[in-house]
Amino acid sequence: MTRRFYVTTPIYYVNGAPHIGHAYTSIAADVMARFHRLAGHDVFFLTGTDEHGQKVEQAAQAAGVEPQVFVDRIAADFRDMADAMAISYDDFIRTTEPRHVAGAQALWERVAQNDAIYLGAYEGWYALRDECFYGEDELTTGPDGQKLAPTGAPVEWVKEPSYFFRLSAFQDRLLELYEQCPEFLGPHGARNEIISFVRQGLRDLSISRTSFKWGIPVPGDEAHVMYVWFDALANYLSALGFPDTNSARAAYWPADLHLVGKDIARFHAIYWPAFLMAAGIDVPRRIFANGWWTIEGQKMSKSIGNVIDPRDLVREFGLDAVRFFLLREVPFGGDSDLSRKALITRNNVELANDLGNLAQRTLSLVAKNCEGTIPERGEPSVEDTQLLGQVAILPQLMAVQMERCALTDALEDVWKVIRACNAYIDHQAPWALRKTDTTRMASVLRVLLDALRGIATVLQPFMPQTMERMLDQLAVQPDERNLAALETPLPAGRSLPAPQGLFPRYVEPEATV
Ligand code: ME8
Repeated sequence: MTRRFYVTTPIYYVNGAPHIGHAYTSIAADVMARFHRLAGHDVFFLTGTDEHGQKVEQAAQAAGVEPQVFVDRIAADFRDMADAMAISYDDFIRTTEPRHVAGAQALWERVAQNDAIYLGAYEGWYALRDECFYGEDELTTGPDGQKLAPTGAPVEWVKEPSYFFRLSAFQDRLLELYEQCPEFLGPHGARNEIISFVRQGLRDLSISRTSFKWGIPVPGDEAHVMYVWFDALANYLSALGFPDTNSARAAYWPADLHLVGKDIARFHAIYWPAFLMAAGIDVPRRIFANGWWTIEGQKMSKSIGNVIDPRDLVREFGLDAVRFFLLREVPFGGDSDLSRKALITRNNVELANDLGNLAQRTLSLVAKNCEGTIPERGEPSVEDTQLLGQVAILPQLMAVQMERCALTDALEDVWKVIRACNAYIDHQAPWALRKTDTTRMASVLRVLLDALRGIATVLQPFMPQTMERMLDQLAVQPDERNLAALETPLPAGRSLPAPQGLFPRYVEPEATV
């Protein structure tokens, strides 16, 4: 049976415009989705927007429009950003859609039927910015004496009737889950943090509010709206048509991977499996938390004015250079800094020089010396066999890295092969063989064409647009671009289009005085 692969991004809050941080998690999820499709798996890739809650309600008020008008506008902008970044989502869910409201309410009812919800009164600290409740012991005091959440967000004392979820009853089952399924949560740092947080003891969780209206009504008690995280997490099920287990999509559950930022690992690794356990639904297979980007060494913030719209970067550097930089710069899971200098260096050294030049040199030699057609495979030398062996194992190596969410390591595996190709072309010097041994020259160029085809095939998930052009240049047909097709060599004699540069070098425009 074809393997199913269900991958999700967080659904983003619509209280502000999309920025590079949102694009990052979506690009990473997109790479996973595209890789699994290349491997022939049955993929369902979900993204969307989180549109309820007090924070969104207040942002709409500040903008002077009705919440629905406001969220429609910003959700459209998030969708535009996803499209601009070539995010190949299969569905875009919005929490204000009726299908989601129905799914979230059905989940609530399941949890309530299993006696995991009770009515009480909430009194405690709430940080609106984080949409998160905090215990007194977690708070710090700011310079002006204001109480602050561990994230630095101001907290306020909230007192209102509330439904509670019996989170405390799930502590042991959660710890057992982390213990028995070590792959449930990654990377290690996030896992350790969550385990020690849960070990310290869990309090029951307030999951409804009465002090504002912009939310999903609690079934049977319309004075309450659901806590935004109960509502939001349910999106992963409602997009599959939950509670209808006969829907075509139901078979994708449990999700294979929820990709999130480290800021929301707690909600996904504690609340979400606990809600699901309470409802008698399988928990997701894996949650992986990406690290945090700063911009030129500073936290991204509206007040500093350094919030980067990824579409601006794409206009300046091209989509694939941006996608590549984000996934290449730092081991996936770690924090990193986005600077123009680093982006330009990666582009010029690894894309323009290492890969672009290799393709350009090979293709122009073939155009000039092999009548622009794919040469026959010759008698392989030891070096040929070694290089092609390295190319042949790339799909397997990368599949392993993908399972680990080691996107940067996967790229490093490809770059090792690219560097080996560059050493090979320099050493074999086909431009010199042209004068001494044209048969060997043709075999060397054929080895390089085969290597480039393998490289371009496995890089498609990371740089879909440029790799499409590279595969066009290599005369690889659309049905020959998946991993399985690599087993079949291209027929000799196929003609190649005239070579064109793939990765321009970026030169910083002269500063104008
Ligand atoms: O938390 N670096 O939405 P959100 C890396 N609606 N990733 C970043 C980032 C940065 N500087 N800034 C944002 C929410 N992200 C909830 C999610 S899911 C059921 C509900 C990414 O709009 C990262 O993935 O605040 C982070 O977790 C997410 O955007 C937060 O998006």
